[in-house]
Amino acid sequence: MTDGARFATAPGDAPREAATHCPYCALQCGMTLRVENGRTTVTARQFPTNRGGLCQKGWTAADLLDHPERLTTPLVRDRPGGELRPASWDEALNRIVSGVRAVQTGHGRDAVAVFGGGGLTNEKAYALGKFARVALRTRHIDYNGRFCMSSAAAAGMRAFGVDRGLPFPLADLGRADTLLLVGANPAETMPPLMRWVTEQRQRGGKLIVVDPRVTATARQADLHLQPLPGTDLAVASALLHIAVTEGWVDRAYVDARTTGFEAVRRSVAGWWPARAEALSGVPVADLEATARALGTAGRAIILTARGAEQHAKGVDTVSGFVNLALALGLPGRPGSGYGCLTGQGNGQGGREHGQKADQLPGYRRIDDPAARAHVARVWGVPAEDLPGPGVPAYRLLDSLGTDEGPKALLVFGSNPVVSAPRATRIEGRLRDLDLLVVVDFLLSETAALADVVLPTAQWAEEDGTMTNLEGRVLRRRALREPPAGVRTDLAILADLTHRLAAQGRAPSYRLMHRKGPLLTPEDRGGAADGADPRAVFEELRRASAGGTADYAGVTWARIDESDGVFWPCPDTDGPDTPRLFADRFPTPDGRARFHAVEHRPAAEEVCAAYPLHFTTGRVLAQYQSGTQTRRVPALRRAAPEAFVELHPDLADRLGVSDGEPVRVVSRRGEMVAPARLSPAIRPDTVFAPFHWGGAARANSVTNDAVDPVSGMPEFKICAVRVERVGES
Ligand SMILES: Nc1nc2c(c(=O)[nH]1)N[C@H]1C(S)=C(S)[C@@H](COP(=O)(O)OP(=O)(O)OC[C@H]3O[C@@H](n4cnc5c(=O)[nH]c(N)nc54)[C@H](O)[C@@H]3O)O[C@H]1N2
Ligand SMILES: Nc1nc2c(c(=O)[nH]1)N[C@H]1C(S)=C(S)[C@@H](COP(=O)(O)OP(=O)(O)OC[C@H]3O[C@@H](n4cnc5c(=O)[nH]c(N)nc54)[C@H](O)[C@@H]3O)O[C@H]1N2
Ligand code: SF4
Ligand SMILES: [Mo]
Repeated sequence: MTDGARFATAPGDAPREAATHCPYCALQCGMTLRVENGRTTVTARQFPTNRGGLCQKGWTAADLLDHPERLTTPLVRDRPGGELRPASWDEALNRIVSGVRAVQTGHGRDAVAVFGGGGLTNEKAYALGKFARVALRTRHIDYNGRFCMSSAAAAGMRAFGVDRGLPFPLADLGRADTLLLVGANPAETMPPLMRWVTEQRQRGGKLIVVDPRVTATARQADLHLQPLPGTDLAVASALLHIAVTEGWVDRAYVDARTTGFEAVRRSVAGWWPARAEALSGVPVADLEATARALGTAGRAIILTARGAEQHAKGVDTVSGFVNLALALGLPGRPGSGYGCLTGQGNGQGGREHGQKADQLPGYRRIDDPAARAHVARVWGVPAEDLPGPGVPAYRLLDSLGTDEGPKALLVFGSNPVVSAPRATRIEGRLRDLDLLVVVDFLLSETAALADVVLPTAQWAEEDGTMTNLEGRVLRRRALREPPAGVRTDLAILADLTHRLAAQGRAPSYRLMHRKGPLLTPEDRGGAADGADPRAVFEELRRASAGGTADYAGVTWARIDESDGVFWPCPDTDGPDTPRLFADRFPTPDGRARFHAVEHRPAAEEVCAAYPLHFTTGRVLAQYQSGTQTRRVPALRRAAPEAFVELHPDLADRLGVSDGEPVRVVSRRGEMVAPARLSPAIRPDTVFAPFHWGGAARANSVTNDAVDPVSGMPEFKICAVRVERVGES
């Protein structure tokens, strides 16, 4: 353990507390952080998302604050292949500025790219988008949410005209007579959410889970459909087919509130349940029971998560379930509807304020002249100076260091060396950059490749706002100062902007925050404009005003007075919006839009050389690329290493015993991890968690085929073979 007093209060100081939220997932459980005698501890706090519960990650979240591996000084690498060494802030920041200048002078403004994350606060996500467009003037910015929420977001936009993961509060789950979870394992990925599911079931509601594995969530279900990965759209089409045949379609709702049903009705006409069974393996009887439970329920909710969405047909698959929800008349009715479970802590807010390649704050489109004019006015720049749209995350990462692609990349809040598909290739792209900058508080696998690493503050050390999976804007409250030598992300962006502007020559860099004092290197992230989260939030309110995700009426004070504020909230003295779609959908004609979609095979199908389906996901005690949770002792004990889950029958055929290391090989690469035999998985499918790097990296194996609409990679299915290590 560390010398906590280095960073926190000294023994004898008065204890302090902050009512805040967990730094990890989008449930944003309420917690109280307390620092006393140099030790920071977490207790659960009653909040409408977690109702006093936390998962193991939340309980142990403070362990990283004083962690011995915490970065406390900038690091630079003098030459390719050399070691990272400590450097002053001045040296590190100047190195970045000269690197950026060299690349932009030689190759144009778009030769620099920015990669953000859905864990960043709203203030940071907003500032990062502005930094890219105004200070660097590059079109290349995208973020890890592309790997997470993009398919549900695109399908939501095209159906409802808005993308708010849950268009209703979580409490509605407790009231649903039928709850269908498709490719979601909240018992492991958002455990306290299951309190709502338990309530739903105690009230007599039915829980149906669609997952190729018998997960902790599936074990609680009344009915578990166990499809082959990648066949959810066939399942959705069959469910709608049955609903049409049985007369469960809500004709009055369809006529009054939607457009496009006829084409969808025709498109599912050929989806006999037996056809879906042949593809998915889900028995006709189970399809019929599911359709009946949804079609005859008073209140029904359909939720999708990454299992259904992380496919090259993720958008169409979500549309398939949205079509079903619309046909049954669910969206907009209390206790009913369609929603997706957003993943990262600020996965919702992080996709609203400009980190996306095609987006400006307030969920505006960067190619919309009116949106450009509005945001340019707030930013004090000519609209024609704003760059156009960039490219989605995978395309961006895949192009790095090539003739066409950016030569410099700045990463804030992501670890793509572990989390990007076909990661071996992406690692190579990162190595080919002229300049890689990573801002993190730990030396992630991506940071370890960087030319410059900047140490940043953690959640308990800075104020800000997060928007949770319900679209509820919350306050993250600081408890303590960052360690000496560490700056906040906002302070880093403000300082970089200042230094870039001071260069003054072509390409011309602008100050992002003209008014007020600029940050000096001595100011460790304090009150200067641009580095002050409250001032950034005030600007975000103006920039988002009138947009789809309108935060104009959200103030920090208002959040403090309530359990958060749901967007859209255009007026400080007007209501917020816990439930969307009561009377109309935010589309031009006020109606939701059906979208006819057709099932198609996975991008890569099994064959003699690669006869098994490979899918990936999460375990309870690890988070994402693992940078954080692999360093927490209790979590490491709970989930010490990667594994490959296989059915005992398959293991038998392969001659593999439990615990024995196996190699999973695809056309792109391989991973090695111990076999975990389990009857809970289909015998034709193997599963591995993606939380580890090195030889156990699942993403060495995954397919980089992406959805044509959303850019979502096909993390959830590819073709592999499994070998005993030593064989080949
Ligand atoms: N413990 C933990 N919690 C987390 C995270 C974490 O890393 N660790 N990350 C957070 C984030 S960012 C996210 S996005 C969420 C993700 O939350 P979830 O979507 O619940 O998590 P996953 O494990 O990725 O996928 C869910 C399930 O999809 C199943 N699945 C695989 N392929 C298919 C398929 O083709 N069809 C169907 N129907 N199911 C399939 C898997 O077996 C898995 O059980 O979790 C959040 N919470
Ligand atoms: N095979 C496979 N791959 C997947 C998935 C899958 O299901 N299967 N899921 C995908 C999904 S849904 C997601 S969301 C991605 C996530 O994958 P990543 O984008 O890699 O997410 P994290 O591991 O959360 O990385 C966040 C990094 O930023 C740091 N960090 C945390 N907070 C801050 C901050 O405020 N500022 C800064 N500067 N740094 C910070 C952390 O220490 C960590 O190193 O993985 C995707 N990859
Ligand atoms: S469920 Fe999510 S927000 Fe809640 S404690 Fe666990 S990781 Fe944190
Ligand atoms: Mo995610």
